[in-house]
Amino acid sequence: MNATPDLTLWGAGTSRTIRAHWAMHELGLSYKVKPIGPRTGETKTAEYTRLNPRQKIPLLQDGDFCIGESAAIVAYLSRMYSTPERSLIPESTHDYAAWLEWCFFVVAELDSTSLYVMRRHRADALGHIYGVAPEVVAQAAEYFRGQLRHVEVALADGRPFLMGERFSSADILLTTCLDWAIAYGVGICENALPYLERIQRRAAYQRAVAANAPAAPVAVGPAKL
Ligand SMILES: N[C@@H](CCC(=O)N[C@@H](CS)C(=O)NCC(=O)O)C(=O)O
Repeated sequence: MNATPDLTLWGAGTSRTIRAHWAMHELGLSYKVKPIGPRTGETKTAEYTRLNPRQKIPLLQDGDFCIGESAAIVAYLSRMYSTPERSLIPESTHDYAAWLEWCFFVVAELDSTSLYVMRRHRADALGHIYGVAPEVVAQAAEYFRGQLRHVEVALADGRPFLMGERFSSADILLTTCLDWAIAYGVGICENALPYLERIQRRAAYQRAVAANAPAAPVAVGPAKL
């Protein structure tokens, strides 16, 4: 492995970008940040579009290698930069499969099918683009709560983290969705409350929150004198 990786993370200020910042901090990695924000025009520049034709954040550059999709970035960092002292990914085949199941579940069911649907259709979010749809928002919140039963049942045995005794990147993904749900006023399940408090006390989480703070708004016209 390269002793001093050349890492640049594009993106700040969203529930997806914090995942990558957080994995970096858990793994003790140094990295450069290009804190571009969504819907600022910064994802649509020629330079960024060359790197990511999807025009989305986050995006990670590791030397010449480039990877998008927040969960894929987190999985890549976990695989590439975990050490015996700081590991975000389980090793045994079955634990790895269970970790994958959690990651896909969080991204597909909690993020894409529930919270992002709410974001697209809330009047105070992206409803002006995708259509304001209160019934869709309410149903997506209900669906989220239903899917969270999987978390409630898993945490009922008192395990500190999704994978048991060891924190993993599946916890990064889940926590960002729990934070997002709370911000949207969607109640989270009972067992997730002490879980979330425990995770929010992690130094790496707190550093990631600071690192993910959105940059000052970009000027969109000539500077006013
Ligand atoms: N599935 C993607 C979603 C990425 C995504 O939608 N990012 C939003 C911000 S959270 C974005 O970049 N929007 C850019 C824009 O519309 O300008 C991931 O998890 O990385």
